[in-house]
Amino acid sequence: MSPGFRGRPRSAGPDLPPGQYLTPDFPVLSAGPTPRVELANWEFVLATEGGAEFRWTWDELMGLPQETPTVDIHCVTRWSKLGTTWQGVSLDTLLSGVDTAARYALVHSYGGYTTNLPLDDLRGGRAWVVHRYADAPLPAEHGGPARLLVPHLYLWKSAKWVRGIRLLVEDQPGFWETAGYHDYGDPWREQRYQGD
Ligand SMILES: Nc1nc2c(c(=O)[nH]1)N[C@H]1C(S)=C(S)[C@@H](COP(=O)(O)O)O[C@H]1N2
Ligand SMILES: [Mo]
Repeated sequence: MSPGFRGRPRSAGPDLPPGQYLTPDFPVLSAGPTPRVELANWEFVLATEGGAEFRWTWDELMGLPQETPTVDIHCVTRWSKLGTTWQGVSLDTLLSGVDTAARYALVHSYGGYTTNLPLDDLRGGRAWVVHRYADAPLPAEHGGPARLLVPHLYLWKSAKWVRGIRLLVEDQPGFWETAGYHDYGDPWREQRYQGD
């Protein structure tokens, strides 16, 4: 055993949050059927607490500055995947012209899924609407045409088939949060369920 070794009984290495294991696969976790969205009908809508709406068609999203984040992702069911590569538009870009005093966001998906997070967690280069994974169009089962990617929180916050985000003055729980999952979901603090 090397002199610097410190036991990490609950994770396999320094890059893994507590209680997580590494998988080379990309498991599919969906609470319902995969919705099919035609690109011609696709739109993304940001709605403020005051009722203002900012809309992007598919072509408009493609015309925005694109980023290629490489990030680690962590599912609450305990698998983690390191160094995943994506392409999409930063939420900083989408929020740049939006005047809001809201502190919370409720993310909506085609198909009806919802998830909530503080608006600040969508800022600071930490969240994207992504449409490519591993140098290919995002497969439908992983959320294509486009999904939210918020890798610093458990992956249930990364809504697949994202359709829009509603900015809220009061926090409002989404699908899994209503079912007992943690309101915030920081994998490094192991915030899996309410009360963690
Ligand atoms: N619209 C939608 N988004 C979703 C889900 C879902 O059921 N519907 N599942 C969440 C959960 S629990 C996880 S772990 C990840 C899984 O993403 P993946 O199927 O690409 O691995 O998507 C999240 N986003
Ligand atoms: Mo999950």
